[in-house]
Amino acid sequence: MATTVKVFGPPMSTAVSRVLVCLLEKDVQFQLINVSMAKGEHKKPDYLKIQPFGQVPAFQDEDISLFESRAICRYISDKYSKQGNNSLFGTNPLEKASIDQWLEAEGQSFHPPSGALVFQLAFAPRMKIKQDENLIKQSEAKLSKVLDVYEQRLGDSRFLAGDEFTLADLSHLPNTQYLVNTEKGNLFKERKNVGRWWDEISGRDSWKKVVEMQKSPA
Ligand SMILES: N[C@@H](CCC(=O)N[C@@H](CS)C(=O)NCC(=O)O)C(=O)O
Repeated sequence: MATTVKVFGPPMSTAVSRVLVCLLEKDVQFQLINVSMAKGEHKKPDYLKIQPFGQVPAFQDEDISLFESRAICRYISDKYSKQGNNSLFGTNPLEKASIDQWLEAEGQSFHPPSGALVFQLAFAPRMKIKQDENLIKQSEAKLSKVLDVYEQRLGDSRFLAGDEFTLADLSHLPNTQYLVNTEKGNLFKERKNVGRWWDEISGRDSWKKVVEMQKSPA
């Protein structure tokens, strides 16, 4: 019998949507349990038992609980290796190392400036928080340098870790989706190879489903 895993958190969260797109790629059945951040449910004692930092997502599969979206994606790809997209986390140590390398690049180099821009440009206006123009400028300059490296890599390679769509590409979907719809979207669209890559990865059915889920009221 197929197991149903549980994901806790709203799909509009970038970290939650990373896990959702991974589950859809792997054809893993899941139950999405909303955690209202507006009501502070992610800071309540019961929730802190599964996510001690009080953030979303949290994840449960049978008797295990996990947090950290990228670690959850690695787990899903390994545990459900025989189903869905088999290339997501590679099939040998060298492929896995290349995927891990670009996943780290996403987490360590791409995420800090892009995450700051997502908050400033997409979330601050909705939350009626004043935007920090200095931070926007600095983050844009940092992200631009990271994307110059990506532009070069994607001139040589169809996807970041090689010829296949992997977790390395998948992990960039959440932040980029928000940014391409802001005035900073040209950071991606004006770079030929990055733009081609974005069109290809964001056109996947799995990601289109997540974007639809993000449109439904929480
Ligand atoms: N590195 C964590 C980051 C999780 C994270 O920052 N989640 C945000 C939403 S995208 C959150 O819960 N923010 C509320 C808070 O930090 O209090 C992951 O990838 O799971």
